[in-house]
Amino acid sequence: MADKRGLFLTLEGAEGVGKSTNIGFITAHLEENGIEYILSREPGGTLIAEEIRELLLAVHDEPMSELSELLLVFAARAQHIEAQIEPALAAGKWVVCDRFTDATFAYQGYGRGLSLEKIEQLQTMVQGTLRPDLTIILDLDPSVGMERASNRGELDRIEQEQQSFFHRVRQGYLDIAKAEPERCLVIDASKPLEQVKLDLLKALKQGLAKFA
Ligand code: Z5A
Repeated sequence: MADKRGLFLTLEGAEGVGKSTNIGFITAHLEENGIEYILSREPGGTLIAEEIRELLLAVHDEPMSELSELLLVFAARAQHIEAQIEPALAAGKWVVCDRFTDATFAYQGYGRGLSLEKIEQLQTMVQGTLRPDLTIILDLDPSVGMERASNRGELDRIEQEQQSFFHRVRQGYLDIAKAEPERCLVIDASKPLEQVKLDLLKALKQGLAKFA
């Protein structure tokens, strides 16, 4: 085990906000500063968790129950934490993750309307005390996000939801950020990419200063 545990950074936001694009700016910053890290994503991050991801995103003839969806998200997370996240943090590496449990509160909680208390119970069962140290939330009007995302081709099962679903997801993220301002930094993702990058790096440096 390392002398100092690594930090756990997560990037969040609704569809097409630019997470995949912007996560590279975060890892480039860590590399410039000689910080050892692993990059991962949810759902996914390990062989088994990636298989669960496929099951979650594929369009099936049979509708997936909301409870199945919630439990599958946490099943993938349990695997991801045990096989990837905890060992990396314990070895002193930082973990940069594209989505984590805030996505469950936003999508399954606010989006689907599942009980936030039940999600909290699962969070405690699966994660114990593990929480991200810093979370960057990219915020964007869902209609712009869906337009950006749809340029990439076929929509997956969750992307096929109605606009109203993504408005609730966005509100979920904004509520989480309001409730936990120390951990969550919100970036306006509607600006041109160069500006989003500058804002993100500024927020990242400010957010990390308290861990120095
Ligand atoms: N999910 C869930 O329901 N519950 C959970 O607990 C978890 C997840 C963990 C997969 O996530 C799904 O899982 C997701 C939530 C659900 N819902 N769906 N579907 P994902 O993160 O893999 O998939 P995603 O949300 O669909 O991400 P994405 O579509 O890949 O979007 P993105 O990474 O945020 O966007 P991007 O690919 O970086 O950018 C999209 C396009 O916009 C691209 O062409 C960029 O060049 C462009 N872009 C980016 N930034 C800009 C700016 N600033 N200006 C103009 N254009 C831009």
